[in-house]
Amino acid sequence: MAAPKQSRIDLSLYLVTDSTPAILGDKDIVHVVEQALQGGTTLVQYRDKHADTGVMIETANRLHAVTRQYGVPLLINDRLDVCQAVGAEGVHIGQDDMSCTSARAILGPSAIIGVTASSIQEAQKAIADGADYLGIGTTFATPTKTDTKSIIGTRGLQEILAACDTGTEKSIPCVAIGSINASNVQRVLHQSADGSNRLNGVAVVSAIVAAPNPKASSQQLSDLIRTTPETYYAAVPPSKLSSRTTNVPGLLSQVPSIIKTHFTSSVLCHNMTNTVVQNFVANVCLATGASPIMSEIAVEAPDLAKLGGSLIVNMGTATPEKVNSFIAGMRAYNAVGGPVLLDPVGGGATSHRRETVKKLLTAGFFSVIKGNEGEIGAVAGTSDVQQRGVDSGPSTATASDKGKLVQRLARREHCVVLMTGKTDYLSDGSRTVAISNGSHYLGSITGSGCALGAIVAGYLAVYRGDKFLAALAGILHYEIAAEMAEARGDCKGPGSFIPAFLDELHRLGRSVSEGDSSVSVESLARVKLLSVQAD
Ligand code: 3NM
Repeated sequence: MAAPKQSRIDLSLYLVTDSTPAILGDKDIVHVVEQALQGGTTLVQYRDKHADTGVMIETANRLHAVTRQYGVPLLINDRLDVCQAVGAEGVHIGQDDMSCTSARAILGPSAIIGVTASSIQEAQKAIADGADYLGIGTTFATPTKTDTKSIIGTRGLQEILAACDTGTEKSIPCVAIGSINASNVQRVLHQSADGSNRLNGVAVVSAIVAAPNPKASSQQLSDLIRTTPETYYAAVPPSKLSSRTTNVPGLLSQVPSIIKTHFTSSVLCHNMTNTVVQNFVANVCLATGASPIMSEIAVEAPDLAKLGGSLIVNMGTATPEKVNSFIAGMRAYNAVGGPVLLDPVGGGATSHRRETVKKLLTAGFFSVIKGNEGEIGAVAGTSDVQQRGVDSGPSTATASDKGKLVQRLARREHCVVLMTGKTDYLSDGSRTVAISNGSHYLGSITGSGCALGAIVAGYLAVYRGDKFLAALAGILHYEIAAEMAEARGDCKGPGSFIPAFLDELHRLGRSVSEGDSSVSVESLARVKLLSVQAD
């Protein structure tokens, strides 16, 4: 007797075949599938939109002989007749194919039936109709299938997974499809998660079928799917989660040693920033111990990413050409696990900037998103207030609203969110604090927010054990120095504040590094814990 259906479906690495020469080349599809199975593929779908029925049945028979050897089910795309002719384990049906209920009536209860869903409605209907799993997409635009309905990104996956409540018993397993490969599979698994609602795996075509060595590609994908993806993406690596600090005194006690590490690091701070603030930001980086480079040259990003620093993507003057550089830079840093900070300058000001934010969030992973209230609202999609230029404008939100906004956005994007203002709000989705250090002069000079982003990014590069704590240390270094500059007798206004601020950034870094007991960051910090939520 066959094993129960659910235990026969392991969706972790799902191979969908394609026999078009552009993808398959001159390889034999059956050989490709055998190699993929050797590399760890767990489910196979035979998909051929062009072959005649006779050829399909012959190929499906050969495929089935191989998949059976490996104990892996073979599903047939769309064609129930082919499935029945070869005795395959089931079918996968798209929204334009036969309905799930009709397919079930024909194939019976033991057949595996998967359904493609691009929206919450399609997903919920497929579950109600008795589908065994969902193929959700199109995740990213793909040359393999150009007649796809909508590109939903990881955010769209997340919304569908949440609506299907995949963590509950009544739901069914889900895979994502559409341009998924070794470079983005861990990100897709991580960014699409919504609490316990998670993908059960990914479906790929070209990442295996078009690969020169399908076995090696399958093996690589399988390893990436099975190894914990959180080490780079999570705010706190899983191994350190149990010792994560959740109280303010505990957090602050660690700040001086992080400031010392940063001040003595010369860590590379790679700025793709706007033309208005470059000089100031570079000087702030130097004063705090980082080594700035201001480069938007896409082709050099992979080399720079290997130097152990971090990247700042600052949308201040985001020309279309620069947006391409941002994406190239983000991908280069994501590839080596380097921190990337997004500063969505003026993110709510124009439709171009709102679109750019969406494009960037789809293209890669940001360790930190930092912005003023208008910008964070625009990224979260919660604010329809028209931003006037790059400044935030007066706030009507309460402290509690602001805390909840950053907490929700951090949870949604699986990153750290910093919302700046008179009081700053920082969250990693679990811990949320309000920080009320700083000087009013920071609001009277250009580039103060951009420079803070650069500093936070540098801190993330030198302290990788906890992104939230690293960001907190960077913010405190920056804002306490601003207070010290304002208090100086030679600071008479915004103009003289700037040199005093640079001096104090450097002096504070040096004092803390040398263990000068007259400067206590812990006692100068004004940090309030707003909430701690379970993961
Ligand atoms: N279905 P690749 S996208 C077969 O969105 C298929 O439903 C899709 O190919 C959908 O892994 C797709 O090469 C092709 O991008 C996926």
